[in-house]
Amino acid sequence: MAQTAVVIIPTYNERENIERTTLAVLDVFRDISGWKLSILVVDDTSPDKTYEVVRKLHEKYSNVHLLLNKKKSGLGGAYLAGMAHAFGKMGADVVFEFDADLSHDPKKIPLFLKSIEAGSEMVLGSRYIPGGSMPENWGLHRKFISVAANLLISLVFANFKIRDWTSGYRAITKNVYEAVHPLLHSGLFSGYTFQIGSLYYALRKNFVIDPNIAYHFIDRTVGESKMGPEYLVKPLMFIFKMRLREIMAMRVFKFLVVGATGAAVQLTTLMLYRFLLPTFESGFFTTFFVASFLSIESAIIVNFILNNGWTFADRKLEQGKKLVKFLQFNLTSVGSILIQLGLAAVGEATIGLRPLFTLPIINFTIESGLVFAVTGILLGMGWNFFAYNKFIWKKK
Ligand SMILES: Nc1nc2c(ncn2[C@@H]2O[C@H](COP(=O)(O)OP(=O)(O)OP(=O)(O)O)[C@@H](O)[C@H]2O)c(=O)[nH]1
Ligand SMILES: [Mg+2]
Repeated sequence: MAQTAVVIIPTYNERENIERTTLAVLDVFRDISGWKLSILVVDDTSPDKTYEVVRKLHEKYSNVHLLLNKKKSGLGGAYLAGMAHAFGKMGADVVFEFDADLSHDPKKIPLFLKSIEAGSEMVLGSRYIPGGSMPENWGLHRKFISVAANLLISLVFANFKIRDWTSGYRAITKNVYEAVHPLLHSGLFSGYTFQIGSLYYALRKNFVIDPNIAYHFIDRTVGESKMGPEYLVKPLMFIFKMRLREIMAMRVFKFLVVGATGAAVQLTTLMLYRFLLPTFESGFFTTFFVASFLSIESAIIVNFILNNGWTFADRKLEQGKKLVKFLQFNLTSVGSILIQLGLAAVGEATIGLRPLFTLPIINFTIESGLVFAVTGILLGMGWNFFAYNKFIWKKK
C-alpha cells in the first residue's frame, strides 16, 4: 500500500506567495509514484486573508487542504497543529516542513522521499553542504550570522554531521513525531528554537537522521520576513541550557563536584579542628597531625555520602553493605594519597625541585614541585574514579 506524505506549509501573510508555492509543489507531485501526496496549509487567520486563496485552491485541487487557526501561534505552534492534523486525521506516515515563500526548492521532495524509503526517520535539507547555498543577495553579515550560529550549535552539541540545524526544509516520520512532539510546547519553541529543539530530541532518541539533502535557499521575493532579534537569542539560550543539563547529568561532572566539595570540607574542618583541639605534642601525634587526620576523614565521609546519594545514585549501596564499602572507600582514598606522595617523591628524586619555566607577560614561574602536585592530584582523581566504579559502586 502506498504511503502517505503531507507537505505542511505554515502561512502568515503569504497571500502573494501561497498560490505559486502550492502549484510548484503540486507540479513536483505529478512525477512521484508510490506515494499518496497532499498539501496542508496552516494559516493563523492572516490579516491579508491568505486562507481565502487556499480555499479557492482547495476547490480546484482536492489534495490541497487548509487548517485555519484562530490566532497567531508562531511557526512552532503552526507546525504542531499541522502535524497533529496530518498524522491524526489525514493518515500521514510522513510530513514535510515547507516554507510558503518558495525558499525551499520543491524539486528536492523526491530525494527526501527516497531517503525515507531507504530507512531514514527524519530527513534534513541543508544549505551548508556541497550542492547547497545561502541566497546570493543576503548581506555578508546575515550569511556570517547564519554560518556562525550553525557552527556554534555543532560545537556545543559536538555533532558535525549535522551542518544545518535551523533549516526549515525537512521530512519527519510519524515515529519521530510521536516521540518528540510531547517535548515541544508551541509557546516555548517558536521560530528556530522549534527547528533546533525537534532535531535535538530526535537525535537524543537515536532516530535515523539523514542530514544530507542539499538545497539552494532562495530568498523570499515578496511578503515580509518574520525574523527579529529573538530569533537569535532564544535558540542560543536553548542550546546552552540543554548542553548544560547534559553535562550536569554526567557521572564525571558529579564526581568532580563532590571531589571539590570534599576538598572544601577538608580545608574548613582542618581550621576548625586546629582551633578546637588543645595544643599538644606527644611524639608523632602533634595537634596538626591529629587535626589533619580528622579533617581528611571528615572529607572522606562527606565524599562517601554524596557519591552514594548523587554520583552513583543509580547504583546506591544496600544498607547492610554500607559499612564494608565505607571501609573500602577509605582504602581507595589512601591509595590516592599514596599515588600523590609517590609521584612527588619520584619527581623530586629524578627531576628535583627547581623552577621549570616562566610564563611571559604575567611573569609567573612554574616550579617542578607544582607540576608534581598537579599531576599527582589528577592521577589520584583518575584512580578514585576508577576505583569507585570498579570496587565500591560496581555496575549491577
Ligand atoms: N501559521 C503561521 N506561519 C508562520 C508564522 N510565522 C512564520 N510563518 C510561516 O513560516 C514560514 C517561514 O517564515 P519566514 O518568515 O519565511 O522565515 P524565514 O524563512 O526564516 O525568513 P525570511 O524568508 O527572511 O522571511 C513562512 O511560510 C511563514 O509564512 C506564524 O506565526 N504562524
Ligand atoms: Mg522564508
